[in-house]
Amino acid sequence: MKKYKSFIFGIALIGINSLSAQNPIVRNQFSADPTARVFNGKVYVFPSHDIPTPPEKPGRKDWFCMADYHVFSSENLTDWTDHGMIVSQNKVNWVDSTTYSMWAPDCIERNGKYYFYFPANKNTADPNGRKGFGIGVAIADKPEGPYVPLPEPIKGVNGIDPNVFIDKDGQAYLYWAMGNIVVAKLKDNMTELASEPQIIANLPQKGLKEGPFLFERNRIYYLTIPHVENKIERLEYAIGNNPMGPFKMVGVVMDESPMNCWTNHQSFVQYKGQWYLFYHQDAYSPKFDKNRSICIDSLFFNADGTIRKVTPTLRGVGVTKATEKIEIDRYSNKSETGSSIAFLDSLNTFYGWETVLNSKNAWVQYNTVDFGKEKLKKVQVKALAEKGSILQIRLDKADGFVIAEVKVPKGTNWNTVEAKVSKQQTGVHNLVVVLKDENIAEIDWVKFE
Ligand code: FUB
Repeated sequence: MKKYKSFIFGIALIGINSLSAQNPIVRNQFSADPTARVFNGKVYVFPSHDIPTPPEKPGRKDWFCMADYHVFSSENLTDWTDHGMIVSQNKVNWVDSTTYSMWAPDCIERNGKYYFYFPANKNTADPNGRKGFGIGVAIADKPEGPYVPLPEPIKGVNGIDPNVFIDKDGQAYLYWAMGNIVVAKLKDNMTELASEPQIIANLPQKGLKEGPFLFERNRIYYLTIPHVENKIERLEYAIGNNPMGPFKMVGVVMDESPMNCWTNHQSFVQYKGQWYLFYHQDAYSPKFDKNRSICIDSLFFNADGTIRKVTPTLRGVGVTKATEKIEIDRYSNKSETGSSIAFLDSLNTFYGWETVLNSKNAWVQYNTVDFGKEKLKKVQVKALAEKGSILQIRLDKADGFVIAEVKVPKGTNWNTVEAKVSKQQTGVHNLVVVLKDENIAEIDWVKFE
């Protein structure tokens, strides 16, 4: 089990062990297509695992490239543990391991066993002469594995993006995508179909549909899908009163990516009373949207059961402790002018971002910081200001109470500067950093002691 200390292609990723639930939530590798599940009081996320295309991969270099799966878990949606690799293309009999095609997975629990469903390209043609994508199952006694893959994919299924739903009466359903969204009942063994696959009707006819995720709330079955209504995918949903439909399209859960990521892929989970939407963006790879990263935002329903549209945030969910490094570039709000973010190192984006304030009174706000019960005496800020600058740390809002003023010395190197905190602060507050003068300041993080 590792807590985000790993190597990617031989590069040690230093300084990314601080894990607040800002977006993206996985910060040392690419991750996509997140299926979140609550097992044993924790949230487990089963994403797919994008990697940059290795030179030995035949075919398109500018396409999805996925060789294996990891699973992540959290009790507070703030600290995530990577349990490591659970299934690899090299260890599944029926998978063509030259294709790097381990696309969007799902996992579900039944009678104490965990069933992990994953698509991949088959290495042999089926009796109908079809190679293409099959959907396999790997089974474990614990959500984090070890998972044992079955030697054959599920018979009668050709497609991608498996999703499994078990209804209150115990009937399990498998959904997948193959141009259309398809559903079939599963036998109790969870590894064989119990009914003929049937195409779900009344979904949009034009534009790609994929990534089905079905959940139930207050006797309404929500079938959610990424769909290309315009140029790239957006998350849409339909409702019905039976897991096999008919469904009626209702609306959009999340608009097209503001980062222009062509795909999106969703799951919905209720945890400790709050609903969350898991999805992906291309935050660490804005120039190549096949290297994606998973995110979480809170989700709310209207009284009539319709879903309120979710706007993707950088801040994500959860509470950040004041005594941790607060990455204010994952801001909740910022001044209209004079405030922006940039990669710390554009050659290794996993180092994260910095905030740049470049005009007098420009500010950035980071919400929901827990100052605890005892007075914190000092604030530390890692910052760089070529001409030197003064930063004000304010509470709650841009013109809120100033709790510290930090002088960033002149220079071209990063400094960790300290200042006294002037007033007793306890409890949860929003944190605002304001540039007092006109000299550009770059800020990496803020931390209290
Ligand atoms: O990750 C590869 C494919 O991109 C998934 O299977 C689709 O849902 C889309 O996210």
